[in-house]
Amino acid sequence: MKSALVVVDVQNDFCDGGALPVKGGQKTVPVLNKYIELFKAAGLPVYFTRDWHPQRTVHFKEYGGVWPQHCVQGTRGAEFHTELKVAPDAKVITKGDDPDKDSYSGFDGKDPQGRKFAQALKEEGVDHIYVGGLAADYCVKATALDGLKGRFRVTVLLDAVKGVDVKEGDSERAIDEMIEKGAGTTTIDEVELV
Ligand code: VGL
Ligand code: ZN
Repeated sequence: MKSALVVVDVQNDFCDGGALPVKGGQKTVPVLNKYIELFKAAGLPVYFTRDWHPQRTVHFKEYGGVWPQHCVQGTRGAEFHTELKVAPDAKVITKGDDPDKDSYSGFDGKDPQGRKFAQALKEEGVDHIYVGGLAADYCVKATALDGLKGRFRVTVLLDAVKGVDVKEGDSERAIDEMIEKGAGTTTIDEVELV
């Protein structure tokens, strides 16, 4: 069995200047690029999740949800940050495309072949995921907790996540909860791929 890197929702709309900016969200990009290099050099898979909403979805305020429009399919806001090292053959996991569901977890997503993310990981022989990206208190948290529920080992990349912090301290509480439920943590200077 092996490890994989999961880069969660590093899209323009979640970075400064975007429609639902995580303050300093783009600051995760150079660190994530280092992790990407590290995993690639070790021959380990790298997955990129993306929030990929239709114009009309219960996720948006206008239709009963809590969020302003963001990451609408095909828009610039939905594209990965330009500096993020997404290879042309990258493994992209798409989520949030069901207009009737408010989903956050990468595990609600599917790969281009239509495989659920957990299935794609299993078929690749992955039993340990390293999770970074945006936002710490929403999609990163949901992805990490679902990973644990699905019996994956989960390590959170403390130096490569940032949160929305609708309430002050949300990101810290999210990280505490992930740890409490069984996640490990690491940083780029300490990471050992196991
Ligand atoms: C996210 C809020 C709404 C996220 C997605 O990627 O964390 N947060 N949609
Ligand atoms: Zn969303």
